[in-house]
Amino acid sequence: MRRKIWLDGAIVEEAEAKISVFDHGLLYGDGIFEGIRFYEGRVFRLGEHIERLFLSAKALLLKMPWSHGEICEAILETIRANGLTDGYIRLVVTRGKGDLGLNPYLCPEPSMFVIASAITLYPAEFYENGLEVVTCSTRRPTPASLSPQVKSLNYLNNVMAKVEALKAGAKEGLMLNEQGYVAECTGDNVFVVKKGEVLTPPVSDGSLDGITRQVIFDLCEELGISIRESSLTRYDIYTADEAFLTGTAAETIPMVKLDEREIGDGKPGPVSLKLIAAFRKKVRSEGTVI
Ligand code: PXG
Repeated sequence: MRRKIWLDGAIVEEAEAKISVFDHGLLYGDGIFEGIRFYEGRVFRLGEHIERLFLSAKALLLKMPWSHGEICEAILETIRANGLTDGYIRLVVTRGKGDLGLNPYLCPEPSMFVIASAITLYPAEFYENGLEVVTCSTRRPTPASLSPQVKSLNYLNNVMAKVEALKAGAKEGLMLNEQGYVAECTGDNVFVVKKGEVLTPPVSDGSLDGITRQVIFDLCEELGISIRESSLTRYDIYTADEAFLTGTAAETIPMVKLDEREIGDGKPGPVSLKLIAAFRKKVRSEGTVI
């Protein structure tokens, strides 16, 4: 299929969607992004994703030439141009083209592009049987460095952690913060279930404030399941009854093993399965019409 890309205000063929080698997004990782899913002709939590994009932009002093509404429209236009009803949006804003040198003020105009495609983070059987995860030695950076809340184009920490996990034969890696508390996986938030209660680390422990993470809070409230934030160590995951991961790309997936320790009985647990079923229903029953 010949994909169509939204680039700086126009829909162009994939082969024509080109970014300058002088773009600071490429030269310095100076830029931000969002990953958004759409299901059955509706974009899930579009407003929340664009709000988060603007917060990332603000943190990086990246002046956005597009409004919230214009960005939403660009996304919908890209999906329509590709004739899709289900898929994944990768929206990227770069600092733009500028001379060599870190100085972002060398770039007069940011660039934005929107890809509408598909993403598969894990093979299908892991959604049924659960995922095996290993702890990575690569830590999530402290908020004293770049805040983990900024969804920036600097993903090398996560990429290196992912490589560690893959080399260890696992599909996903658990990342700790500098203090050794659980932050998140390389592209997903982490949840455990203990005695019927759902627990997840506060985002101040080094995770992204995930949109899907918030959906789990909403679903727990709807289903009358108790949920709260709590700092977690690896011990808390080893000894949990159940665990699962969430993310727009990952969706919701059970985690059944960490560092060779089976979590609970090593099978996806009942609370996780209930939440995963409710998540699949929710994503198909709300959203912005394309
Ligand atoms: N943590 C990190 C570090 C992420 O990048 C999440 C958690 C989940 O957040 P949401 O808001 O999606 O529930 C993410 C999500 C990609 C890609 O290639 C993007 C993410 C993860 C994996 C791949 O677009 N971001």
